[in-house]
Amino acid sequence: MQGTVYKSTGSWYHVKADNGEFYECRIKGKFRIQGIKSTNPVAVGDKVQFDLEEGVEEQTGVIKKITERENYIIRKSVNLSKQTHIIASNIDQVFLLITLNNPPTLTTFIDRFLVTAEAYGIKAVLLFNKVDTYSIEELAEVKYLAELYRAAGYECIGISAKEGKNVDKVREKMIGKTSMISGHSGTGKSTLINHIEPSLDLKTSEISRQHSQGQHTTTFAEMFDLSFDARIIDTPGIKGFGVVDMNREEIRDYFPEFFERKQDCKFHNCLHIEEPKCAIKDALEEGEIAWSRYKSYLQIMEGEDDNYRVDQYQK
Ligand SMILES: Nc1nc2c(ncn2[C@@H]2O[C@H](COP(=O)(O)OP(=O)(O)OP(=O)(O)O)[C@@H](O)[C@H]2O)c(=O)[nH]1
Ligand SMILES: [Mg+2]
Ligand SMILES: [Zn+2]
Repeated sequence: MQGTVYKSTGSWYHVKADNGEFYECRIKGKFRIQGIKSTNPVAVGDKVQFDLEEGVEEQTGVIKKITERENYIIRKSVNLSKQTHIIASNIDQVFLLITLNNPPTLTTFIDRFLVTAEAYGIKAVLLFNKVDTYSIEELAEVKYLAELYRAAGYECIGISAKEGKNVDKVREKMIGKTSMISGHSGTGKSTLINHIEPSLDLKTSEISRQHSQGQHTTTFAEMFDLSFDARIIDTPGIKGFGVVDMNREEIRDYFPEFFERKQDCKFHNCLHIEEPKCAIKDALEEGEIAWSRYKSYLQIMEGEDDNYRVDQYQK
């Protein structure tokens, strides 16, 4: 049978077969996919072939093949830096939830996330959440950040997942697509999904409570069918975001505002660091490219890890 993985809890995979039925499936023995060393061989969004077998109480399945992924979002695990984890596959777009505080989302994290989305060819939309809680100064900061990322080529929307502000705009973008929702723990991913589809009634919780338990509220990625021809993937909060295995030469092209100016650099293979007559450094001086973006670029080029920064805020 054929189906799509809707949830994975480690050893079991919740698979929706093409006939609409859900089956609990597992994998047998070693299951290696071409060249990807990940902690999870099968990810949410994977299209799989499976055989049914008689379980003790109900029919279960054994996954025998994964159809080649159109794309996937992968990250380095925070603690096991050699290990990678596929967050989800076969997605049309990703919404990154950003909050200024409670919890803070740093631009280094946003930039690493966007580089990964670019590398895998997935459209990213930035959602600045919790606008109902911000002071005038904080709203000005949201506006500043939104302008910064719009100038880099990204769509940005200020929303309140709790009160519903601009959620209709997000919903509109989801029609006919599979969307992944990502961001730090406590930024409101599950709250947003609940506002779009109240019947799902996903668990959400105050940040202080999550931290005292040392646990995220959402613990496994899970896909849901919405009532309006859309699929949505709720994911557990991510902390640091290690960029996975990229050549130094390809990273520059994952900054859209660098990419669109690079033909004006003197050297066609300009890395925009030491080279003279560099259009990216000129644009930086002119204030057309944000310093924070350029700094993130240098950090990623140097292979620095993002974790130590984010861990200051997120234990
Ligand atoms: N005031 C306000 N609070 C919000 C908003 N969105 C989410 N919250 C609150 O923020 C807290 C965390 O929300 P969740 O939806 O559980 O966050 P999450 O991103 O799913 O967190 P994890 O599952 O741990 O990754 C909850 O107390 C929500 O009520 C918002 O727009 N405004
Ligand atoms: Mg959640
Ligand atoms: Zn250059």
